[in-house]
Amino acid sequence: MIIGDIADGLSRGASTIGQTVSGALFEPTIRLGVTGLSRAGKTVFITSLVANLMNRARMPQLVAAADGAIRTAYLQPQPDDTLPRFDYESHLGALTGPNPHWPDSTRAISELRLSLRVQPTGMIAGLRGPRTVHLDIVDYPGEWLLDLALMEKSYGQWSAETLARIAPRPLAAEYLALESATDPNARLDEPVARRLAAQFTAYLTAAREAGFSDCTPGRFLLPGDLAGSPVLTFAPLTQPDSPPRGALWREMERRYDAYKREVVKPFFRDHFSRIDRQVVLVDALGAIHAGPQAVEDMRLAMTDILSAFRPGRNAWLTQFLLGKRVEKILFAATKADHLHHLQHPRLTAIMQALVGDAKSRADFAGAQTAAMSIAALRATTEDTVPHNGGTLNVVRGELLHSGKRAAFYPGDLPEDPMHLLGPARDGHERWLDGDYSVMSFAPQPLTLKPGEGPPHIRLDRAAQFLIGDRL
Ligand SMILES: Nc1nc2c(ncn2[C@@H]2O[C@H](COP(=O)(O)OP(=O)(O)OP(=O)(O)O)[C@@H](O)[C@H]2O)c(=O)[nH]1
Ligand SMILES: [Mg+2]
Repeated sequence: MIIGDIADGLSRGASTIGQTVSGALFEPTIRLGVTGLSRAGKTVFITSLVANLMNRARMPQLVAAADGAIRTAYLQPQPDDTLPRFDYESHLGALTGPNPHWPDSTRAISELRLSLRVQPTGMIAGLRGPRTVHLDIVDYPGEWLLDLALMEKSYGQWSAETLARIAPRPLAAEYLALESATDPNARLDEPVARRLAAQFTAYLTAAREAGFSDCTPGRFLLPGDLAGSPVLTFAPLTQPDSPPRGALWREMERRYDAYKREVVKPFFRDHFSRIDRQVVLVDALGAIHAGPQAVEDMRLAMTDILSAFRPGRNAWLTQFLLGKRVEKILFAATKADHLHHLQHPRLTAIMQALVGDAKSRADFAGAQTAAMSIAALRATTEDTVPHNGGTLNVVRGELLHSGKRAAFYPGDLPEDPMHLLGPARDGHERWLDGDYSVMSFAPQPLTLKPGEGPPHIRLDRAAQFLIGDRL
């Protein structure tokens, strides 16, 4: 272990302890991490959760809302001055304004503090006065968790593994051609390095769009203000036997190490290590629609993501956590409003199986876990229509691109999740017995009654699992 790492770990620990002690003495704080791969539904989830905690008529399964223990909920300045604030007002305006639309992609970390004034009810009601519980919600890209795997790999290992994994993918053909035409022993030439990085990024972007999940390094897709900097100007290369000083390979190795040190490590040290409760959002329907390879790839990505929650396995991460761990993890399949509710148990079963490996790891680390199918913002209504002499359970909504209203039947998910995950593991190109489609629906214009938040599916159950015990 490097000395600098130990010192960092200690000072981090000291400030964490300071915060929890003062927090416990005065006002309890729950730090809720919300993550998921890009487009999983993080922004919509946080916006709708906060709106529904402020206006609780649609939250019957959140006990503290149903029994009236939550008196008020209001936004406050967040505790971290250097993190961007989650732009709740704009996102809510997009979703619930007169011309509803989905919020823009966010792609970076942000934070929001919601404070809840809670008065205990029942037997202890008279004994305890009201107290304030702060809910600090931190939105961060799931891709950043995938980067944890890089911490234990050298540039040579990472390159070899990445090149082997992408070799069979037609999407990677251009990058692979460029890579094999490049001499890693040649002296570093910046335009060559940039071309490699740009081509590799183009591959990652295409892979992400095709539904693949293993698109690391995470910041290549979400560069923010690091765009164009040397820490993002590297790419996997075949390792030469003994690359000379100043060679392209050596410089790429140096940049890869800088990426780990300057980008990955600060995120885990400053943000990840402070999370108490975590929700991992998964667009399982999107992956099913994209096909078996996307499902298998998502399963592998989930396993990697979840290894971050089993710190015992990772000495590097353990030093930042100092025994602290995430207490609860919810795996939520999002956008369940694409399915009639009769199919929700099947989606949940798929979700459970998808994170099966990952889930047992998290259980092992002592965190309590659950899987659910949810829709943070319900954009459809259910209907049953006649079909071929029988009936079909459909959802109706307004199609995102044409603006037309349509009834939609996405296909029957199998009762046994292995009917999907089996062919996915076996590397099938397409589903054998069915086709699953997803349509994009636009959010519907809302007329909310006083006290009502936006319509959702099981957001109240998700909230009960994540924070109910602390209210
Ligand atoms: N029907 C439906 N669609 C949803 C729901 N939540 C998210 N979506 C769709 O998924 C898209 C992505 O949702 P976001 O909340 O922006 O996802 P994100 O994870 O924040 O995405 P990035 O910021 O790009 O990482 C939206 O634009 C919607 O099309 C939902 O509850 N119901
Ligand atoms: Mg977002």
